[in-house]
Amino acid sequence: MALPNKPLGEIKALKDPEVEERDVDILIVGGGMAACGTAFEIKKWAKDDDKILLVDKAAMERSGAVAQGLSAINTYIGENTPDDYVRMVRNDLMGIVREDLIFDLGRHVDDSVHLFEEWGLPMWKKSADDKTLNGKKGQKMGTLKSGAKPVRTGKWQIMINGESYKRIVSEAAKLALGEENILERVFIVELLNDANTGQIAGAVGFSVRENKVYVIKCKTMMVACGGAVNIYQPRSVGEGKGRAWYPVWNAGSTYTMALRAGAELSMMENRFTPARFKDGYGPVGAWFLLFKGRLQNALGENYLEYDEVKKELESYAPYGTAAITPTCLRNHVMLFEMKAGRGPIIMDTVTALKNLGETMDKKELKELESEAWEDFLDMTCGQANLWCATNTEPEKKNSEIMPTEPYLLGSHSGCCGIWCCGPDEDWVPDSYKWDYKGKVYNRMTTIPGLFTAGDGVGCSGHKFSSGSHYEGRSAAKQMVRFIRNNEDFTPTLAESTQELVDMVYKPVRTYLENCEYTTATDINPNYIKPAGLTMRLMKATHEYGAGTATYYQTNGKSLEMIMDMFEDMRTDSEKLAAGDLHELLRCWEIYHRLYTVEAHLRHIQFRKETRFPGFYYRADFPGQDDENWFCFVNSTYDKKTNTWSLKKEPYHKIIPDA
Ligand code: SFD
Ligand code: AMP
Repeated sequence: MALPNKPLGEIKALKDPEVEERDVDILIVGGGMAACGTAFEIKKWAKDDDKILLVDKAAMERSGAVAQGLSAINTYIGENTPDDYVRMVRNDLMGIVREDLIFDLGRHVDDSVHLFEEWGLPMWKKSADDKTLNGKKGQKMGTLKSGAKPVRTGKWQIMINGESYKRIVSEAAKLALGEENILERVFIVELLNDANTGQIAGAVGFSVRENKVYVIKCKTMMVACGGAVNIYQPRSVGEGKGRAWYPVWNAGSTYTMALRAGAELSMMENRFTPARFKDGYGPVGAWFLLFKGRLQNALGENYLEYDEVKKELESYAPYGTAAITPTCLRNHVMLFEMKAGRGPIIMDTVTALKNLGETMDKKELKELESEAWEDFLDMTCGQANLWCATNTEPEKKNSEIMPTEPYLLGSHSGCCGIWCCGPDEDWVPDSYKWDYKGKVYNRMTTIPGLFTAGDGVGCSGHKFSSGSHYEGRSAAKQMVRFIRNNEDFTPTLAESTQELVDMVYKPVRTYLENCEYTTATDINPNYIKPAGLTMRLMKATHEYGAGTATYYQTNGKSLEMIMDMFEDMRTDSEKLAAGDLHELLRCWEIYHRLYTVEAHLRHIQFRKETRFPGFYYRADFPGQDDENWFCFVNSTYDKKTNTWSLKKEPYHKIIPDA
């Protein structure tokens, strides 16, 4: 349950925190879309006396990527088929995806969308004469489940009035699980393996509202802490710093905690470098798909018509020549223009709204203009602020579009994450599923008992908010199966409670022991503050790890150099210092970011081709090399020896081309 808002000012960190030990059957780490799905579903399958606990670093009603709301649900299958959904995802991610996981999601995801509507999320509908009905007017058409027609933007996306999306979804999760089974504002630092079997056995974390460490034992766990943000120098600087597209508070905890627990990661080389409205990070989907906006270069030309651009796309056939150009290639041709000196790239909002308005009366036109604002007010209100601040009325003034800094995620248009078991069905290839004591568990990682969903599941992007929720629900059933099939398991932690407390509070002790040495507490030869390490990490990835500094290019030598920098940063991270509880949070966040982005760049170092041009480039291995690299790249990390192992993993085509 959430503690009340703290009084003004930071809460000073004390040397010796209170310790609370918990022993539960099922632990859900995270409180976002996926975790809310698990929380909503799990009691349906669990026994009444199964103990369940959900731990979120923030307050669930506004935590995670959907905090500000969303204006579209990007995965609603509706009249389409799951096979076609697999084809779309496969094409967008340049061929190498887990079709079992994607198909499995595609056949069930709509059920979550129907639940959202039942819980009160307004969806836009089409009227009988094909007009768009927004908000309450849309509700009058009945529900999607009862056959009402959604307002499709693209083939897969539907429009919603989604400012309160996360509140609605978390309310259902809380009601189902019970507030007493939820800890909010508790940051999980590390997952703990069983001392005897190595399976998942618990987690340790701390409160950001009181000096308290939680040591939690469990028999199975969902880790769903979203993707990774602020691992690269953002384009926003100075007064705008802190703006990012994906949620700034998702720090790669999913990937770092899983990899440190020994779980195998997959496709960590994949990233999402979204093209966004410059500086405000406003998403572009509605503008491309609903408002039919077109991009132009500095010459006011549609560069997609240029022969050289067409040729560039053809060189990435069959993806580049598909009906919908993959997201990375859309960036690639944008960068192609910018490098040729024909940037900046402009979204022609003026013509788009003018064209749409041609068949509209005055009232309808006004509504269209409000929809254009609502798109941002519902999910990225900073972009609407920026439009106001720069006197931008989209019907009168165009806006610039720009590829942002890279993000790591597995649920949006990227597919990095954890290597997970697929469904236990005949058509699923053997290398995509494994058993634990003779039983196969869908979405279980390679660590027995550890499950993931949403951004955590690798190789299956384009699930978005709805798919993440569904995936969390589906894993819930498997988690209960896991504890039922392993009733004799009693978790035994390898570390003592004191060792765990000492680890979590080490930055506090470092600070308290040394802070009086200097007058300015941020500057001290005996420690490093998390803000300093964050800037150092971002500078390194920006310059050597294919950040915006180099137009997303890197090469073998740069990667070799940054690996040394990571090692130094890891050594220095032992000296992180925290004077208050938020600073302690920042310490552990930067620690999680460090491992996550190292995993990312180790994969890029291993994969000697440029599989995702527009997201990143191996300048020393340009172009795709299907002969050698049409496969997944998987990795593991051994925290005892600080060693990484990478390998190729075969891809299987399950769904034939149309
Ligand atoms: O416009 C810890 N997304 C979109 N999805 C859509 O369906 N439609 C859209 O319109 C989408 N767009 C969009 C989207 C996201 C954002 C930020 C914008 C626009 C501006 C994507 C979805 O939001 C995304 O796919 C899902 O939210 C992913 O779900 P999940 O559960 O994998 O992640 P989460 O929701 O971010 O939740 C993470 C949770 O973990 C907590 N957490 N808790 C404890 N300990 C730790 N160490 C923790 N670390 C993190 C977080 O607090 C949170 O609860 S558009 O661009 O296309
Ligand atoms: P975005 O706003 O970029 O996050 O995109 C939202 C949705 O629209 C996602 O499903 C994207 O794949 C899709 N999308 C965005 N831009 C385009 C485009 N130019 N063509 C086709 N689909 C797009």
